[in-house]
Amino acid sequence: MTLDKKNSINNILEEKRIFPPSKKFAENSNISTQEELLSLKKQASDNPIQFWESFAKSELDWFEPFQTVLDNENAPFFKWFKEGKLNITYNCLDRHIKRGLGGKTALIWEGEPGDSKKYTYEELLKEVCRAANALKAIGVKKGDLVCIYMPMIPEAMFAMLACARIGAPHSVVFGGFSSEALKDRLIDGNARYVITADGGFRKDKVIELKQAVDAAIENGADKVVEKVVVVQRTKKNISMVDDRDLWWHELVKDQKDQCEPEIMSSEDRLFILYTSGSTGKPKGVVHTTGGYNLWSHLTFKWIFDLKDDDIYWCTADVGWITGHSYIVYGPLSNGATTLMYEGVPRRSNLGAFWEIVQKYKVSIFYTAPTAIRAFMKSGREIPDKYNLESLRLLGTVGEPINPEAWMWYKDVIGKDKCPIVDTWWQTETGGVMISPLPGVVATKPGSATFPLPGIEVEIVDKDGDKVKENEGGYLIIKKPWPGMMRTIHGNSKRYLESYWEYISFKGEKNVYFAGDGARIDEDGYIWIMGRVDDVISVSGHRLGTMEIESALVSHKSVAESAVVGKKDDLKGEVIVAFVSLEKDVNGSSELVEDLKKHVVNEIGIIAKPEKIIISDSLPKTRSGKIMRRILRSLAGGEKISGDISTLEDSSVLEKLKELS
Ligand code: 6R9
Repeated sequence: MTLDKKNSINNILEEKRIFPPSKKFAENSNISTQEELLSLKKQASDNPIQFWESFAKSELDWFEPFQTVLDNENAPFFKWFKEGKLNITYNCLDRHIKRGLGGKTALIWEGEPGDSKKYTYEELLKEVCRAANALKAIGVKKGDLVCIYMPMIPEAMFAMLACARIGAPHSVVFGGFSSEALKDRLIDGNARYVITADGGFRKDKVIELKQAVDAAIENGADKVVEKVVVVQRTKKNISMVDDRDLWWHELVKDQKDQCEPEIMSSEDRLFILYTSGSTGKPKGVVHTTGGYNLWSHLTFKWIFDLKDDDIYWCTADVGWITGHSYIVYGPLSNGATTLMYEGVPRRSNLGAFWEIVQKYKVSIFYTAPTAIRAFMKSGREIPDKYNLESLRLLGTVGEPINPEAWMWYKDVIGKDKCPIVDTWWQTETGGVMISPLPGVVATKPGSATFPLPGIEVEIVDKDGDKVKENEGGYLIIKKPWPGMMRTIHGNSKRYLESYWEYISFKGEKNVYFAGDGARIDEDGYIWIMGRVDDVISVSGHRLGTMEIESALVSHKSVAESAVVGKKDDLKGEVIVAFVSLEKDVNGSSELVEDLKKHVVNEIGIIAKPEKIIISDSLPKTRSGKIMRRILRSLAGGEKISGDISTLEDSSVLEKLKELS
């Protein structure tokens, strides 16, 4: 890992503008004064146990109380609220109905072709119970892992909550992943059940999910998968396998709409979600019930300043952690109205997002910098055609936001009256860790500002020493928090190595290393500088260079490959692959296209390389390590700086310069 992104990123960090929340917003916000915020932070640092205990008690309903707030005996395998018993769906549904909110809209859903649906809390609970009973009927038991591979339709939410209702952890796999990627995740998680759909609509096309499930099973997942439940969405013809495949609508139609929530221990698994790391195959990040429920709930409440009549929309896909925490669990646990959209803005309708904001009077809008940059590129004329007056708060997540995009978001979408919450967090953290509280914190374009109460962050060098003001370093988290990941499914060694053993801070071991670089400015604001490991962020989607390299070398013509990220104005980063071929294979443009297609088949469309450079050999050190630093400079069209004396054969460099 290197911090060589530092220089390029430091250049854009000359940002000095600062925007306090408007008086009107501050006056009406839930946390509205510095004193309140400071008092929360003080309580958290003076007595963290009491701090978490009081929120866990006041914000969540427990079937049985916990005695231990934090068990750190086997750190960093921390346990939170361990004796407590609860069910997250009770906190997301039943309790709101009990306090008279059964008639409030829980979910607004908008399909890509223009169809739409609404569900009240009462209706949502019934849908979830029917689905939960259906899962029980096909044999799903507490503890069984259920894979959800679905488009953004209400049944995706029903399926997640139905699993949680009966204590079956879910593993949602993003619908853009290929059958190969799905197969790996099914096998790694030992998923006996899959819930999918006959397809989904995206960008005026149909994505063929069921076919991908069939292929994953044929190619190896048959050793784990027993049943496949299929939601009818597109009504396209698909093949159903006898005794294995079942239609969702047939299964749920005769089920009772009541299902008692399973009594779960706080530390029982709620879900696994796969994410990319710097080495090897994706990691199944494990989250458990109590701590995750509290953290997704509390962060949602603090950051989005929720009011009873808010219409909240997060544009992520439920296949990512943002969809888990901020479309499903966080909003529902707070009794909010959450909007879900099946599509993405498409060429035939660039105004799709703004049409939805106007139609439903969305008041809180949460999206990714890559989307904002795309809107910016297509011009303000498009959003200007719509009435966006209902918006009062804007959020961003997924990657660093450049100040121009931040300003555009604020002016063109927020009409200069909406605070922007730039929220930094990860699949592993369960919920947001660094973000302004919108009624209190003055924002700077491009900075995620400060850690939330209870979160202690430091920027350190490789030896764990605190770096100076404005100097780049590794972002670490010094204390455990309830929403943290518990382990990597089936690989606790990797959990320790990737997150806890990389940096030792003042000799302390249990310090969490996030994989990101950051700096803290003279006012204490945190500026995230991006990944410092071999993870590329394409449109905010995490992809490990090793994953893409493995996909490339699995092609019969490829001998060796090295993949790097290249800065891109729209997507943040794009993938550039350097490839050397097997003996007697000639590089051609057809082969390049074939290799791109191969990566898409192996991983999914999000991993498609922007450019593939075929070369006789790759630059290596004398000990045989590929020098990625050099490849990154070549891909970015930058001058190669730094030491190249360890290069085994410097003529490789000259040849590559011609090709790049
Ligand atoms: C929630 C999510 C995590 C990585 C993370 C970082 C980047 C997320 C960011 C941000 C700068 C922000 N990231 N939010 N970088 N500013 N506000 O995206 O989870 O998919 O696991 O990605 O995304 O690099 O380490 P995940």
